[in-house]
Amino acid sequence: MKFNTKTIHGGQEHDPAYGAVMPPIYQTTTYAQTTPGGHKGFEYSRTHNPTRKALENAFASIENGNYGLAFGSGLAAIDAVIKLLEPGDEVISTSDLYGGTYRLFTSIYEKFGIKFHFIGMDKAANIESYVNAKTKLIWVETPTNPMLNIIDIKAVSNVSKKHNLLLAVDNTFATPYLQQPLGLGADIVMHSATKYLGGHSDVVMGALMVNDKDLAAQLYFIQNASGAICGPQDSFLVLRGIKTLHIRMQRHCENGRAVAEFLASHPKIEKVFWPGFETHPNHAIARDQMNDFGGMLSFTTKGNNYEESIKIVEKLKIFTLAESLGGVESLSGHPASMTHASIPKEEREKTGVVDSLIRLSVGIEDEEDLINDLKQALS
Ligand code: P1T
Repeated sequence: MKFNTKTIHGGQEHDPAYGAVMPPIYQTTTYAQTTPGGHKGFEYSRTHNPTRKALENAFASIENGNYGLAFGSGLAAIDAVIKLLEPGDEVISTSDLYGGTYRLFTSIYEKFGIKFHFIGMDKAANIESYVNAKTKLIWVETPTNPMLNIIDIKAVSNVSKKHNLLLAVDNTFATPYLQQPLGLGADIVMHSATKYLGGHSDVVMGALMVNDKDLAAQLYFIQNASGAICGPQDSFLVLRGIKTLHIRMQRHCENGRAVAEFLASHPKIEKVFWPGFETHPNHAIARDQMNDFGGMLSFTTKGNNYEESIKIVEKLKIFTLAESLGGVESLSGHPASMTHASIPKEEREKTGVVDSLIRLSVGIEDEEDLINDLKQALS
């Protein structure tokens, strides 16, 4: 089955009770048993729920994985991955990543004795100097949030395989429409399904996809034992969202390109961070690794003026100033004061998150309307 068909049919079967084409929302906590243990595969909805199961099958299918797991948020999914580790273990992570992921790693897990190294992964060889006997996991976000750096997943997986480490890839910005990390050597794919997979800014959810049976069993154990699951209504909504992922992504990519090119030609703009430009430092990897360049981009204005950037995001009308990304509607954000405020100023400026940086999640509205909105806000 090809990707565009998988988004609609992958891992799905019609409901056995009445043949419903969409899985019913099984709004139930528990399931009748005829005798202790005599049930139809479902006992309690923290452990299993038929609507969540249908979604988890879809998750596995679109990432070409054998197993999918759904969580109550993207961070809950990341949390489950870190729970595979033990005190004393070390993690090597990209330095430019979502602020909430950084906060989870440093404010929660460092105090349980897990050590995190945040490094640039432009060159996979850089990683090896941080590997020691305690290293267990490499955490990669690509494209990175909000700088749109691209990490070569295959090159990083050569390092993880050589040293017998787990490689997890946060595929939120790309989605499986653009890249499928399991096929490039990753062990775990993670999504904030809140974004493109849900696609309509109405559900907070996380996803993990894996191939290995034992790894899947450990993660299912954590999912049930820690209990950070999502409910059946939300499962239904994300399953519905996935059915149009391919056509939404196609338009996100087209509009993303148009907006990136418009901004790059605007006299007030200093720099546009979008991997589709040949001048982007990781363009060659992006071209090899991704099917297109996505709908996310960031830019800085000349003079790096904090107040001016705030004025621009306030003036935008179609681009709503809001946290989050990946919905059908265009959003703008000011990472230094919003999504990445939990990263100390000194740390975030090292990765390029300066005061004038504005991030855009380019939606699927009319391209001309989006460009006119940016024109008026920059005027
Ligand atoms: O918000 P949540 O569903 O828990 O997902 C966290 C997360 C993980 N990884 C990436 C790459 C993300 O972008 C996010 C969430 N990001 C935002 C809310 C944001 O505006 O960047």
